[in-house]
This record gives sequence, C-alpha cells and structure tokens, in this order.
Amino acid sequence: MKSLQFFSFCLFLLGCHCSPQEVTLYSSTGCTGSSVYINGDVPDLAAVGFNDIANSALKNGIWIFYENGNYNAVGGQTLLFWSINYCSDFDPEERNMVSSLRYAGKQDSLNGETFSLYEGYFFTGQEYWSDTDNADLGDFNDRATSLMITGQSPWTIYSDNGFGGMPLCFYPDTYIEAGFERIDLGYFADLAMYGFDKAVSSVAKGCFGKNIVRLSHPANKSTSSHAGMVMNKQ
Ligand SMILES: [Ca+2]
Ligand SMILES: [Ca+2]
Repeated sequence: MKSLQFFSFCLFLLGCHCSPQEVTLYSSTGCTGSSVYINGDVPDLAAVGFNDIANSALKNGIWIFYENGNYNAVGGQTLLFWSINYCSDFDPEERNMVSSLRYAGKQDSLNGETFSLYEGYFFTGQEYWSDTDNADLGDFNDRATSLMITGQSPWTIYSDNGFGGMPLCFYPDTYIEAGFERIDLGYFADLAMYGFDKAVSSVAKGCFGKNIVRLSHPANKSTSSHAGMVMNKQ
C-alpha cells in the first residue's frame, strides 16, 4: 500500500511540475557555511538559531527579507527577491542583518495566482492572503498600505466591500523565466500613490473598471533567473 501511495505521489509531481517556494540561508557567502532550510513564514529567525547570521541564500520563489523581527512591524530595511533556484550573496551592508522572512504567493507553486495585502508600506507587518475573490476582508478592512500579486492574473481592489466603491485594477508586469519555471508578480509598495491608503475593502480576481495600473518595475539586481529590490528604511 505504501509503495502504491508513493507511486501516486510521484505521478502527482510529474503531472503538475510543482516547484515549492523554499529558501536555504547560509552563514557565509557563496551558499557555504552553516545553513537553515525554510519553506514557510518565519517571524523570528532567532527561533531557528539564525538571527542576523545570513550572508547568502539559495532561493526559489518570491521571498521578502526583513531587517527586524515580525516582518519589520517597527520599521527597518526590506529586501524583495524573486528567484528560480538561485544562490546569491547579500550585499555587504545586508549581511548579518535578516531577522525575519516570508514568501508571497502559494507555498507549493512558483506562479500561483494570489494577492497579498500588507498592513505596512514595503510589504511589512501583518499580511492578508487569498487566491480568490474576497467580498469582505474581515478585520483587515481599511488596513492595507501595500499590495503584492503573484501569477499571471490581474486583480482589482475596491474601496467598499461587496466589490463596491472605487475599483482599481493591477497587472503583474514583472517576470523571470528559467527552464520550465516562471514567476510573474506585481508589487506595489505604497497604495497611497493610488489613493488607496488604508481604504481597500474587497478584492476580485480579474480586471474590472476603467482604472488600470500597469507597471514594469526596473529591478536593481537582475539575471535571467533572479531579480530583486532593496526597499529603503522607513
Ligand atoms: Ca536584524
Ligand atoms: Ca474602504
């Protein structure tokens, strides 16, 4: 029975080409030294014995690194990278700095269609995540100040719940490709730029209304399988 289950699992993997979001942090440059493997959100790297230790990282997916714990809830430098199985060193001033990190999108897929709203600018603080229409954001109503979308679908945010009020559509206009893998994303670090500071009340998958944001952000670090942005200290 067990071998049958294993066989089914392999078929599942072959069928979906799923590549999970994961990162291994290393204490030295060039992905050497001691390391810790991470495939989820970590609000406090001290909990895994790696606070202010990372000098390089082998990354797969969209990962956000924070200078301070709890995703820079109290401010600090934020690093956003999207990578396909790529090792890179943190810049010298970013070494021995990372205290928390998390991914954006779906854990088990590099290009799942999702949105994430963040309480703070630059994707900091609490996160509200979904892969479907949300007519009501519950206790996240009117709290978001930044937005990340992953996968190839556009998403529309609304100022009122029930998809009411002012709609604003965002496209994912940034991507990388390597082999069979691809990552699409759109990242909007300050919703106040679009008149949506602490105003988002519902979110729909797709592009609705006349107001559309299409941005192809220039990455300040880029290869065919890796790119990223350094966000300024708040
Ligand atoms: Ca730190
Ligand atoms: Ca609102």
